[in-house]
Amino acid sequence: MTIYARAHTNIALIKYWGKADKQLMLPATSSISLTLNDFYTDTAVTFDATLSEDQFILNDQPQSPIAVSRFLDHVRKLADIKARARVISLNHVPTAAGLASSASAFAALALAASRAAGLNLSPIDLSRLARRGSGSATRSIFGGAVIWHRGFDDASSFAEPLAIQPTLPLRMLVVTVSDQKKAVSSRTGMANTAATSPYYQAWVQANEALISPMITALAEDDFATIGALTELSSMRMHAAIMAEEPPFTYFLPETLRAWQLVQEQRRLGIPAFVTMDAGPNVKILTTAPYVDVLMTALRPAFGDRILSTQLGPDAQVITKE
Ligand code: 2P0
Repeated sequence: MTIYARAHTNIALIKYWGKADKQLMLPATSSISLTLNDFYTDTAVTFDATLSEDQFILNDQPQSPIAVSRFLDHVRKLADIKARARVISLNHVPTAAGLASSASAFAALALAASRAAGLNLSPIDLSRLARRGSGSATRSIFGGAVIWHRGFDDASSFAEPLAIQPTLPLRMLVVTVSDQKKAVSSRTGMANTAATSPYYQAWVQANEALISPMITALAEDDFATIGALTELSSMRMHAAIMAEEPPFTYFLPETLRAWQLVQEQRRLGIPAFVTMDAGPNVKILTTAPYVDVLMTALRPAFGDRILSTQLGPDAQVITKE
């Protein structure tokens, strides 16, 4: 039987950057993210006893199945099956936006593969399974605002939804500074920071300290605090990265330009805050009434390279039209 699933990307407000256990994919800190409505991955999985190896097709192109296979091994172990699988994925993440898709990809794969293997995992157990594929995928099992508890073993490192006020119309703007493939992958990047940045331990401690205030700010509808904590977590992560040996940064000149423009808007009273991931693109956290004014402020510099999205739903099984 073929199962189709859809999962949405997420952007971390409180970042995940560094692992406590590479084997179990346990993070050094907890993290908090927003799941985005407009960017998602659809994946179909069929276990087929006649296949001699796993197959993986992404956006109609056959891919090396190594990472997918390694992930499916976890599913086969849980379900106690041996069959290989056909995995067909479509990324609905605008390629030009340079957004990472491993979060939505492994969340969709976790849901489709576990169901296709006959498992009916709880959402929390699904998030633990998705974690084995990519850390950020742990959070993409849930919609809205999500926390990934770092935990201390396989059972305790999972994601769950966070209470937010439904009246808080959060929006994320994605400014595409560059659509080039990222210079250093997240996985390698965070390992480099942990191994060579003297600020890594400080980053871990300072970031974990932002978790509890962010939970409170989200629950209390306190956008000024949500935004300030978001910018802090991101820039502290990038500061730890810059202090690597040899020094490195994901920033490009236009990254700083976008950040400055947002700061200018903030001085004018517009609630908007910047966050960045393992690349030069800038994501702007704001609320619905301010999307248009921010778009207008950024358009002279970035033209149509700005997308806006609201929060997205849980990962779900879909019926194919
Ligand atoms: C995050 N990022 O919290 C962090 C902040 C980017 C910067 O994409 O090695 O792709 O597969 O666990 O999940 C996290 O990197 O890395 C990530 P792996 P992942 O969203």
